[in-house]
Amino acid sequence: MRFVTVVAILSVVLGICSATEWWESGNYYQIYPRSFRDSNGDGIGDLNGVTEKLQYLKDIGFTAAWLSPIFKSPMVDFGYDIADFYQVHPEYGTMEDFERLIARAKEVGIRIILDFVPNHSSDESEWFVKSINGDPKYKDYYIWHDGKINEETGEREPPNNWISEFRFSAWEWNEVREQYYLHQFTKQQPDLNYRNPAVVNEMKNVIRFWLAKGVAGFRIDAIPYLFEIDLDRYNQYPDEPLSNDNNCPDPDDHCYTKHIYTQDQPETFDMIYQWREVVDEFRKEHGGEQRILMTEAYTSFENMLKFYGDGVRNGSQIPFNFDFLSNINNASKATDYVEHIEKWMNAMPSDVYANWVLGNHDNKRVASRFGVQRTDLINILLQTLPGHAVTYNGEELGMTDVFISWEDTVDPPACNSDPEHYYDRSRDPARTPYQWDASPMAGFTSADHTWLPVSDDYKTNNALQQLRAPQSHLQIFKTLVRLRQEPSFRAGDLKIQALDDDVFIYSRQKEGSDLYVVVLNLGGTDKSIDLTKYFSLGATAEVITSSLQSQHINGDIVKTSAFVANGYVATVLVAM
Ligand SMILES: *[C@@H]1O[C@H](CO)[C@@H](O)[C@H](O)[C@H]1NC(C)=O
Ligand SMILES: *[C@@H]1O[C@H](CO)[C@@H](O)[C@H](O)[C@H]1NC(C)=O
Ligand SMILES: CC(=O)N[C@H]1CO[C@H](CO)[C@@H](O)[C@@H]1O
Repeated sequence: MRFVTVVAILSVVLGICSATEWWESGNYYQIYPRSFRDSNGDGIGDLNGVTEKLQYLKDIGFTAAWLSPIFKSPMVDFGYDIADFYQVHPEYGTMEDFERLIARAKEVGIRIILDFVPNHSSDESEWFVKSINGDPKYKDYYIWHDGKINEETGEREPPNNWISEFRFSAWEWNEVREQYYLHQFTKQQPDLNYRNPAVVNEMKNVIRFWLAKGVAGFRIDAIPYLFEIDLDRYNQYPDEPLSNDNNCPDPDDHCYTKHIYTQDQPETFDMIYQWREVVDEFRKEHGGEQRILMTEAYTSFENMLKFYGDGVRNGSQIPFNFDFLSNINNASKATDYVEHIEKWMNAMPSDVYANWVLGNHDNKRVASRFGVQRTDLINILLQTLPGHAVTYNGEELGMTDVFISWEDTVDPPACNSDPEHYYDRSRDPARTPYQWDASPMAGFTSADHTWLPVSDDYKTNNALQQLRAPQSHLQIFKTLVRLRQEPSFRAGDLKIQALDDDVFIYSRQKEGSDLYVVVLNLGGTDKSIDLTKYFSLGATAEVITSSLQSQHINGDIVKTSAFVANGYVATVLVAM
């Protein structure tokens, strides 16, 4: 096949041009360890399970994996409530298991990136326990407040109207310390106080500790929440204004107020730049490859760009772009896609990379959000746009949401809701065990139970079956991952346009390299398109890959003046 040849040539070029850092051509995978692979038969995924499957990731073509939190945790928020930032969670294994994972990953050639959850700890953290008890070192590790006395009732109440991301007041009374503490997520996740230099130092030490274990970087969680308004300047924590949003009538919901004092405070960016300095320093001292920061922030576009750096200081190499999660949905039109992609491409500084995130453990699955019929289309889009692609485990198989009943629901925001409303809030449906093969429990575990139910479609939808099938979501995905290594995808221009509500097309080409054209039809009706009107193509082009239900198979030669774009299908063509 044509592009295989080009890949071979490219590796030669890369050998000479050693200035490129590994992460620049990285292809990123998110592992949700609890659901990836259970090696010890307790129904819960673990580190040895991940180690066992690293070769599988390598075979698909991934170069780096970020692991959702693996640290010691009471698991109220499934690891996002960390009790000890320096220890592995016992259900997931031991430090020795982690070290073996890193060693194996090095052998295989997969970089391991850890989730860094700096905003809060678990309420079971020793730091918090000491803070409650007024230990001088830890007293101000968290945000404590006396609250205020209600003038009418004479009762003590929280200092203000701040609401937790997971519903209800963000303040919780502590009987021992007789003060309220702030928690922007569950009440078992007290917010750390970043205005205390000791906390800033402690968290830098956490970063250094895991760098020394050999991780390639961090994906940093929930950044907008790091800082709250500066109490020294305001001498009280003001109420946040109401959002007056008709879609959010419930005063207990996070969206009921606008988070002008609890999110996106200016100090946040400086903190990211400081963390970047820590990883850069580490490299200076210990050598090795560049370590990276990926940042998670659902925030404004302007803020996103600041995470890259401010022109003087560097920030995150990959500030996650959640446009496809937040602003594109099943009803979006071709023009919406094109607008979002262009907005990002046009605003980015010239020396940074774009990135695209289509799914994660906090959102419903791609195939369920966009429809199963669009699974390949979305993967083709993700893998052929400029910059980095981040794939949540299972999206490469087209795994779908699994219905979880109210009784089986374990996710805190859903549990804090009620049987009528929990499903929209629940993140469980996208967190079910990975479907490895058709054996019982999808090959995820030898146990007869799992922490979340296994999807009942696993016999027909699993990795092994897709690897064996000549045509499958996974085969298409593998073709795409290899294709991305080509110069035109790695460094080529993007020319994109919408043709109508359903169809958008783009080309990727680096000067002197092949011209690729991607045609995506979001709608259900076939369309015939004269591609020669838009791109300098000859009379025919070759199909590199196309969605499963496409009339074209890999290697087909098609007529460019009357290309048939099937409904829900995306096709990658190369000029001949
Ligand atoms: C920021 O990154 C660029 C590109 O890697 C590098 O040339 C520059 O020296 C860095 N700046 C600082 C302040 O580290
Ligand atoms: C997405 O929209 C299509 C119509 O364009 C509809 O058939 C399908 O059911 C929708 N899927 C989801 C997951 O909403
Ligand atoms: C995408 C992501 O990692 N979201 C996390 C943000 O932080 C909260 C609290 O730590 C988690 O519950 C989410 O899963």
